[in-house]
Amino acid sequence: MSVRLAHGIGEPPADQPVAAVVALGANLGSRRETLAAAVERLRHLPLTADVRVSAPIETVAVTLTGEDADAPRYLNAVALLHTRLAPATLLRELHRIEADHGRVRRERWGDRTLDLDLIAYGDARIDEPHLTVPHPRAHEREFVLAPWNEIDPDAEIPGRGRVDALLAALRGGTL
Ligand code: A4P
Ligand code: MG
Repeated sequence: MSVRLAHGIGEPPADQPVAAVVALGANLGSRRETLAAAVERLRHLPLTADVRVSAPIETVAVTLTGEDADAPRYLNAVALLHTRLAPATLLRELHRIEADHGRVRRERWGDRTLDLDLIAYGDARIDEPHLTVPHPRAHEREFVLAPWNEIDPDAEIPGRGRVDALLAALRGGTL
């Protein structure tokens, strides 16, 4: 039997708030304004509190063929939030925010007004058709690891290790 909750969300909420990590990226339009508006939306999500956000960083676009210095550059940031929303519900909310900012899905890793990825959800490991957590490429992306490390220097990616160590390895050194 499916349960419908008073706030209109399909999956039952978690009993306790879970620390979730959301990566934000934009390389089309008014990137700074878009990221700021998206953060406001995150702050207003139901069952969600304590939203902390990194400074935005400008990054070269990574495409299916590697870094593309000719593509519009991204602004990337990472938000840490404490939420009782179930992971699939949170992802649906992220997709809704993307859509409200004119996100069109044309090609994988293509240019976009706003991308919101669920990077981690506590220490959960999820492998479902529409949701993989931790995000399968987060551990190899400086544009995720650097802003995440800024707001949570003790962060770990379940199954991958500490964010600071992954970042150092990516930058060609060790801690
Ligand atoms: N999906 C599965 N797991 C997740 C998750 N943990 N979070 C599914 C978000 N979505 C998840 O996503 C495709 C499908 O992934 C969705 O239907 C969702 O159910 P999408 O947002 O439509 O497409 P996408 O973002 O192009 O695909 P993908 O594979 O998520 O791309 P990535 O790996 O996130 O890369 N370069 C720079 N500099 N900065 C960037 O932010 N981002 C990307 C996107 C490429 N290059 C970039 C950046
Ligand atoms: Mg995405």
